[in-house]
Amino acid sequence: MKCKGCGVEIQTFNDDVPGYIPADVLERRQKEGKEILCQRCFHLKHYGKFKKEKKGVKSLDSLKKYLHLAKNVIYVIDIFDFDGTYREEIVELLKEHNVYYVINKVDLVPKEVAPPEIKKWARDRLKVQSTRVKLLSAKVGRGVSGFVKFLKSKKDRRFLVVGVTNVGKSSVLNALTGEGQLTASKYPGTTLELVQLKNEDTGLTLIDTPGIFTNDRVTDLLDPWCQAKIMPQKKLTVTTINAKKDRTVFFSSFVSITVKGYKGRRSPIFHILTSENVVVHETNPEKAEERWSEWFGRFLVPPCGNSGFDNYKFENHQLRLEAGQEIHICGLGWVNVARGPAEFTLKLPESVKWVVRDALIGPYKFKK
Ligand SMILES: Nc1nc2c(ncn2[C@@H]2O[C@H](COP(=O)(O)OP(=O)(O)OP(=O)(O)O)[C@@H](O)[C@H]2O)c(=O)[nH]1
Ligand SMILES: [Mg+2]
Repeated sequence: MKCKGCGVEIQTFNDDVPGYIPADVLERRQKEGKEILCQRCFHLKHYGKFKKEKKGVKSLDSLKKYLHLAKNVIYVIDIFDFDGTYREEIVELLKEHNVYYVINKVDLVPKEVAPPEIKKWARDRLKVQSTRVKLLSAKVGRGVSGFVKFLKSKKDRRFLVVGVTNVGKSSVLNALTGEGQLTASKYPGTTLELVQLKNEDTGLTLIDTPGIFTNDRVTDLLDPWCQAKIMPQKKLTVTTINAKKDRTVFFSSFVSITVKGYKGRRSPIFHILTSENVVVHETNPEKAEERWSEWFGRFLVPPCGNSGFDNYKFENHQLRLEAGQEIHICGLGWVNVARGPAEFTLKLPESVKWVVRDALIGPYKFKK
C-alpha cells in the first residue's frame, strides 16, 4: 500500500524510515475507510512540519526510470526561477516524448507584466509552438480550467508530470483534479515516489513524480528550512537602484553588484526582483567590503544564520548590459537593466548558475 500524499510504501515498523504510520492508526483509518497518509505527510499537511528524507533526494537518473510510463509529459517550470527550473538535461531526456510546458506561479509576476507578454517571452525561451506553453497559477487557480479542457481534448490522456523540486508539480495536479490529495509543501523533496491519479469522469491519468534536485541554484546552498523561509508567497518585490554614485547592492548574502557612479543624466537604473523574504541592501562599496562577513546570514538573508562565510568560493564577473536585458541568478531572482548601458561587477559563489537574458519585464515598466 502506498501513501496517497507522497507515494512512498506504507510501513508500521520503523518511524525513522519513510512511509511510517503507527499500526493502530493504520488499522483505525482502514476500518473507517479514510485515506492513508504516512506520518511525514500527515505532519506536513496538518502542522507544516517537515522531515528531511534521503529518499526524497532524486537525481536525473530517477526520472529516467519513469519515462516509459507515459508518452505525454507535462514539464512544470517555475516562472520565478525560469532558468533554474528549465533544464537542458531534462529536455534532452524528453526528446522522444510529447511535451507540454506549464509555466507555474504566474501569480508572483508583478502586475505590470501582462499574461500575453509572459507567454510570448516563455515561448521564445522554450522555442516551441505556443500551444505547448500553458501559463498557470496552481495557487490562485489561474489557467486551470482551460488546461483541464485542453488535456481532455487529447486522444491519449495519460500524462507524466516532471520538473525540479518545489516548482509546484503536486500543487498543479491538486488544482487540475480539484482534490487536495497530494502533499505539497514549501520544502524541497516533498513527493517521495510516483503517485497516479486516475479520474473516470475526465478520462485523465495524471502521474506525479518526485522533483529532481539541482546543485547550481542559490537555494541549493541552503537547508530545506531556509529554502522554505525565502520562498516567495506574494508578488515579487521590486527594488529600484539609480546608480548616480558608486554603489554596491547586496542581493542576499551571496550575490552583489557593484556599479561605478555615473554623474551625467543617464545614470544606469536597475530593478531587482526577488522574494519578499530576501534582503536587498544598497550601500557604498567600501562599507560593503568592510561589513560583508559581519552581515553574512545575519542581516543579509539568506542564508538563515551565519553558516560559514569562508565556506564559499566567490567569483567576480565584469558585465556590460543594455536596457531590456537582465541577469537571472538561479534560485534567487533577477537584476533587470531599466536604463543602460550599465557596467558593473557581479559577485557570487562559483557554484551558482547565472544567465544574461532578454528581460521578462520591459525596460520602462516600473515607476522610478
Ligand atoms: N505563489 C505560488 N506558489 C505556488 C504555486 N504552486 C505551488 N506553489 C508553492 O510552491 C511550493 C512547492 O509546491 P509543491 O506542489 O510541493 O512542489 P513540487 O514540485 O511538487 O515539489 P517536490 O515534491 O518537492 O518536488 C509550495 O509552497 C506551494 O504552495 C503557485 O502557483 N503560486
Ligand atoms: Mg511534489
